[in-house]
This record gives sequence, structure tokens and C-alpha cells, in this order.
Amino acid sequence: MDPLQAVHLSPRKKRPRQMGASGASTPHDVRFGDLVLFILEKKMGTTRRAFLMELARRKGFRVENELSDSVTHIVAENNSGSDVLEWLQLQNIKASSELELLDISWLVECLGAGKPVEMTGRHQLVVRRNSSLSPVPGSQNIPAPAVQKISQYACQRRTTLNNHNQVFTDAFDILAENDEFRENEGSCLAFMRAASVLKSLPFTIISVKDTEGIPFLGDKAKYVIEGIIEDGESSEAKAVLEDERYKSFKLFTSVFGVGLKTAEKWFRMGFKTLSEIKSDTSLRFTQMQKAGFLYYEDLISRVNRPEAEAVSVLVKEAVVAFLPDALVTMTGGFRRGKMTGHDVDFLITSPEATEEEEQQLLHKVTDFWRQQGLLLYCDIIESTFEKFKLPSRKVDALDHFQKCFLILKLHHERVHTEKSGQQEGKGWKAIRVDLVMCPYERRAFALLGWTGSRQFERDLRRYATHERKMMLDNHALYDKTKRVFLEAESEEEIFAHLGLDYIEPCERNA
Ligand code: 8GT
Ligand code: MN
Repeated sequence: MDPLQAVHLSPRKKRPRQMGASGASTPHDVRFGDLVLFILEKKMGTTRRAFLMELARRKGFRVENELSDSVTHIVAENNSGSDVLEWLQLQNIKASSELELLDISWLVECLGAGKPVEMTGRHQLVVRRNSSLSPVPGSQNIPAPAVQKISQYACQRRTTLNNHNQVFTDAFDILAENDEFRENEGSCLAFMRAASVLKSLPFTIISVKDTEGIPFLGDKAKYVIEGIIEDGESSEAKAVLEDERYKSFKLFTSVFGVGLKTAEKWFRMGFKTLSEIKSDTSLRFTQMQKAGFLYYEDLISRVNRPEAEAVSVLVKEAVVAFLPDALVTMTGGFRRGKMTGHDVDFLITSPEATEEEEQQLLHKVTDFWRQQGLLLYCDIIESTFEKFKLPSRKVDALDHFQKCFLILKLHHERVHTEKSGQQEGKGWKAIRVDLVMCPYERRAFALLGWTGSRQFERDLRRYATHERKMMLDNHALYDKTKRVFLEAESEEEIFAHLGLDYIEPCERNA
């Protein structure tokens, strides 16, 4: 059935109505509870504002009459981001960096689509670079210096998920990925660093002049930015999206267990689609790839937060059954506040467990799930951790803890979503889950390492090496000058050892 049709056919459960501020006009069901809109009257006028508010509410959006802390999106017409911030300041309201400032075009598109549409650079209101009102966290209402020095290290930048330069970073992500597929390491790294630094900017780049003084913008990146400023899109990124090699690599590596080597092989053999590959009897697939094909549809649809929370409950229940004092922490993108991910990552540690108990846990937990029919794929990697080994010099080194890469069967009834109506289909979804087991005294290093982002981790290690003569990895921090290992009970202590300001996980989205 057409998924859109299903929405109309399934009986819609009524959700509690919003009372108070938004309850002034005819009440409507709120369908998109995560978004709280406020429409700015300035330059729009009372009548048009009232019309848009009523329309948005009728379509299931929550729209507040008054601006309050609960507002997540401010929509304005004929105002720049700086105008809106100025207005906020006049109202004596703090603008947090999480608050989205959007042009009316976004709301109009949402109303057309009948649901929230993705916010892109063309919807986000531009905050002038030299605006004294830039929404920098911690400096609300205080005029910021005209040009702030931007560190070359992601671990000295605060990068929330509120990306003001998505038009540019999307293009860089595509160009970096193309370089990865072509094994152009230098160029790949340059585009990744350019994307990372733009994600941290508190303003939108609107002219080439805005890029002055931003570290890690090479000539190539600047050229791409120029193109986007002129044409509204990147002709380079567009060409990549149409490139046969890129398209094939993108498709092939979307299968769990398929890396660059296999993608290259299939590309050379002239395959274009996954069904051609699956039905070719001369090919041999690894267990991982077989699982990748079997659960392909589920695995490419991203994991959302309610699903991640449901997996967390599943993992905690199983772990605690065998090691009651164990601590289970969700890491990866979800710990950084992302709403979706390609998998769900967990770190497990126990203050009391013996080495033997520690080593047995992942085996016991996965055996338990196997008996219940929930284990769709399982690969346990035993620990190669050694207590006195120096941290790795390589920025991208994999860690030595015991871990397992899994695909779990998550039954729909375990997932608590706001959506009503029963789910169609097989009643469960295959979800990629990574579990990492670490010795209790290494938990802070492991947590820091597995929280990411990848670029944030790389820059932490680079910073430790080049700025502090220290070596950092997922297991330890070593001071080369003093020739000692530095211990840490928390991530805060690791940042302190490195002489860095603490950066919250939600600010590590570099
Ligand atoms: P996602 O939303 O696509 O899942 O994004 P993510 O959660 O940020 O990335 P991830 O690939 O799931 O990895 C989570 C973090 O763990 C990354 O920052 C990565 O650098 C780190 N990490 C390690 N060791 C390993 C490893 O052996 N494999 C993988 N995949 N990631 C690792 O520290
Ligand atoms: Mn992840």
C-alpha cells in the first residue's frame, strides 16, 4: 500500500491537545510534536501571520502565539537572521544556538507537503558574520568580537547539529566521498576538514569574503564555495552524483559487509544493480554480505531515536541479567544528539567483574538473543588489549577492546513512537548494533573514542600529538615528556589533561 494512503486509512488516535498559549484558536491535533513554531509578525503583518498560523495548525503543526523557551523554530518573512536576532534581543530573549531561524519559504513548503520538510541552507536565515548578535553558545546577548579566531582542531570548536552552511557541507561530503572511492586520500581529507570547519560556524557564508581567516579552506574548497554562491548549487558535486563509478560505489557499499575492495571488483565486472549481483551464481559472498543482502531494506532505512531507545532497553535487560552491576551507555551519533543513525553503538563496562566474567559477557548476551531468535547476525571480535601498550600513533587506528557487530531483530511493539495505528509488514525491523566491552578503568577513554564524531576524534589525537606531546587513543593517554600514563575517571578529566575546554557530546558533531 502507498504509505501516504495508509496514513489516511488507519484510525488516528487523538493526542492530548496543547492548552495555554497555543489554545487560542480552534484546537487542532498536533502531528509534529517535536517542532514548536513561532511566526514573527515584524514585516509580515497581523493578518498574514494569523492566516499562516491557522493554516499551519490545521496541518498539524504546533504554533505558539507567544515566544517562549519551548519554541524550536522561528519563521520570518523579509527579515535576515541578524534582523531576527536583533528583534529577540529587544524582547530581552536569549537566542540559543539550537533555535532555528527560518525563512517563510520553509513553512510554505511544509504546508504544501503537509509535513515538516528538510531545512536546507536556502531556508535558513543568514546571520551576518560581523553581526554583534551571532548566536554563539554562552555569549548570548553579549556582543561577540567581530571575527573570532577559529581553531584548526575540531576539538577546540563547538559543533552542534545546527549547521548554518549545509548547502556547502553537503557538497563537500559528496566530493570527499568521491575521493574516498577513488582513494585520493589527500583531497578526501581536505574536503572532510572543510566540511567540518563550516559546520561549526555560527553564521551562514554568503560571500567569498566570509571565508577569509577560516582554517582548512584550500583553493579547491574555496572554488566550490564560490560556485555555490554564484549558482546556488555545486556543479562539481552535481557531476559526481551523475558519475557512474560514484553511483556504483555508493550503491554497492550501502550493503553491510561491502567495502571499497569488493565495490571496486563488482564495478570492474560491470555490475550496475544489486539484483544483478545477488543473482550471479559465480560470485561468493561473506556471511556479513549475505546478511547485508538479506536485511538490505531495513538496514538502509536509518535507525530513529525511538528505535535506538528500544534497542537500549533490550541491551540493558540482557546485560544486567548476566552482570547486574554493569553500566551500559549509548555512544556514537545518538549520544551526540543525532535523531537518526546507521547503527546503534553501546559501551559496556563493569566495576566488579573479573576478567573472566568480562570476557564472557558478550558471548552470554548474544547466546541469549540467539535462543530467543533475535540474533540475525553476530561477529564477536576478541580483545587484543594490553595494559601497558602505548596509545597508537595512527589517527584512525581501530581499538583493541572486545566487541561485537550485530544485526538484531527489533519487534515493533518494543518501539514507543508518537505515531498511532499498527505497523504493516513483518512486525519487526533488522537493526545494526555495535557492543563494546571495556575494562572499568578505561571507560572514560573508550567513551570519548566511541562518541565521535570521527573528525572530532581525529583532531583530538592530532591535538594531543602536536600541541601537547601526548598520545591519545580509545584506551589511554600517555604523556611523552613525563613518560607516564594519565588516568581518567571521566571525559572531563581527559579534556583537562589535554588542557582543552570541555566540549559536550552534542557539540562534537564536527
Ligand atoms: P552513524 O549515525 O552513522 O552511526 O554515525 P556514528 O555513530 O558517529 O558513527 P559510527 O560509525 O557508528 O562510529 C561511532 C564512533 O566510534 C565513531 O566516532 C568512530 O570513530 C568510533 N569508533 C571507534 N572504533 C571503531 C570501530 O572499530 N569501528 C567503528 N565503526 N567505529 C569506531 O572508536
Ligand atoms: Mn553509530
